[in-house]
Amino acid sequence: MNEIVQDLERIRSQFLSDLDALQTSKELEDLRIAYLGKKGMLTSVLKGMGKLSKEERPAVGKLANEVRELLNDRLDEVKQRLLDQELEKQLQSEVIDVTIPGIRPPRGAAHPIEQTIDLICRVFVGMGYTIAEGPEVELVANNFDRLNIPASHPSRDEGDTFYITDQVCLRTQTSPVQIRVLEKQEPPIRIVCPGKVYRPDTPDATHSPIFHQIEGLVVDRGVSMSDLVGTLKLFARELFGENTEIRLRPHHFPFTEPSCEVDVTCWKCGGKGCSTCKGEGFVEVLGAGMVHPKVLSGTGIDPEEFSGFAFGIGVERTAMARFNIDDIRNLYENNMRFLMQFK
Ligand code: 2U9
Repeated sequence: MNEIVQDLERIRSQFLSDLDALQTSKELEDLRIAYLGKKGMLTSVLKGMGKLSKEERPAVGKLANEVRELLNDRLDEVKQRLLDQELEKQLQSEVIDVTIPGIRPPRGAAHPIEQTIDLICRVFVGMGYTIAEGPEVELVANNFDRLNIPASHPSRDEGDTFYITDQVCLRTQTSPVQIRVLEKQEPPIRIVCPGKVYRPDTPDATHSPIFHQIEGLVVDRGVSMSDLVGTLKLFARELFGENTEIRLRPHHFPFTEPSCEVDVTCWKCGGKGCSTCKGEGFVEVLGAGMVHPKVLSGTGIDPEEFSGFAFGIGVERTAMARFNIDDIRNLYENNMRFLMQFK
């Protein structure tokens, strides 16, 4: 038999057994090159066709074409099957279970100081007050002089105020914010001023060199002490419950005259006397008074025409009472186990 025919038959049977052994589409591509590539087995045989006689050529040519078509057809067919298998395998290995519950990030909460500021401001905003803020680095004039605090006052000592220069300090109260508003705005004025204040104290269970205050100020024609009492009674009842009573004790502040300290019915025992109120039935919560005429006139407001009341609340003290916190330092240590109790 013709040598080329023998080669073609050998190639066909060799190809078919090679094809059976295929595992991947990469191996299939290698196989295609081995048989049909430029230097492939079939290609080499076909190159030898030129040597054939005229008589042999049609039959051998026909066989050669059949073998080439068989190779091409079977390669295409197996290629498709292998690609399908590989895709299926990949899809299975990359399967995602979209029903698995996600990982929730832990939910935070407002700091107890922020919660307390929010609560107190909300009560006054409900009464028509607006919130005013100002700088924490203040003129000594606004922090002391214009509040009628004399040069000899002990709170002005270097041991009680952080001075930046002779004329600039860290505010020791939020009152300078009210001075700034009085100076700019015509009465009627109804504001609450929350914010940080600074005093050089060594930290202990009840002291911190930075703490928070909320001060309130109302200035209008005909504002009297009874307006102050009515306002503080309403405030105390909103914050500590509707059966709360308030009690005023005379006091002295340079910026108010008359001045008082204000106690409310103990929210723990309802007035019977307990450890929270030390048997008093009342707890001191704020200071207040009628704005001193000198403070009004110093900001260009005529004390003959206008009068006003002011009050101040310590935020940390209120937060510690509300949340039963016994050491102020807990509020500044950013201990998550402590803070998460107040979500
Ligand atoms: C102006 C006029 C008057 C603000 C006032 C108090 C009474 C007061 C303390 C309470 C707790 C400070 O944080 S605390 O220790 N404050 O008792 N503050 S009257 O009076 C003002 C303020 C501004 C122009």
